[in-house]
Amino acid sequence: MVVWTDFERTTIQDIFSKIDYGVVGQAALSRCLIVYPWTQRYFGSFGNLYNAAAITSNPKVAAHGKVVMEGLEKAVKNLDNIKATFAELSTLHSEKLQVDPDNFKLLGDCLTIVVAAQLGKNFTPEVHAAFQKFLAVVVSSLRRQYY
Ligand code: HEG
Repeated sequence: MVVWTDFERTTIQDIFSKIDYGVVGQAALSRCLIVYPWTQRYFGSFGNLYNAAAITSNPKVAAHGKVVMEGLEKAVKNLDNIKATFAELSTLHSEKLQVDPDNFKLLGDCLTIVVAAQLGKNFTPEVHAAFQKFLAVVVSSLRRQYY
């Protein structure tokens, strides 16, 4: 059971209330596909991912980035129960999609960079720490059904 301070709860909710899921999700997923190109292998049905320009203008990448953010929103709304909230999603990534779970952390790091750029000076070390903790719980919950 994860213990959240009031500051952490407020900060995480605040970040998600300020960002545009369409913009941030697209940017984070694109960045992940460009910086860690092996992650492209799971998106064979997304069409042209040939180079950075193709990835950043690919509508399926944009749409899926938003889906990921909507998934994360469920965790934000269930901070005290992220493991159960993500049980089904973890099984899907493990058994059906067969995504290497190391990639969850990579996408999380890309998301951090994008959120930091959006928040600018408001992304203080304390805010970063709260966001990092949130992502660590998300990643561990998504890994939960792998064995
Ligand atoms: Mg995943 C589908 C969330 C990381 C590859 N991902 C999905 C879906 C959600 C989601 C909500 C839709 C599930 C459904 O249709 O029921 N993904 C999600 C989160 C994170 C994550 C919250 C981590 C922050 N996903 C992730 C990573 C990869 C990946 C790192 C691969 C490198 N996801 C993936 C694929 C699909 C989903 C291939 C199916 C996409 C499709 O066919 O449309």
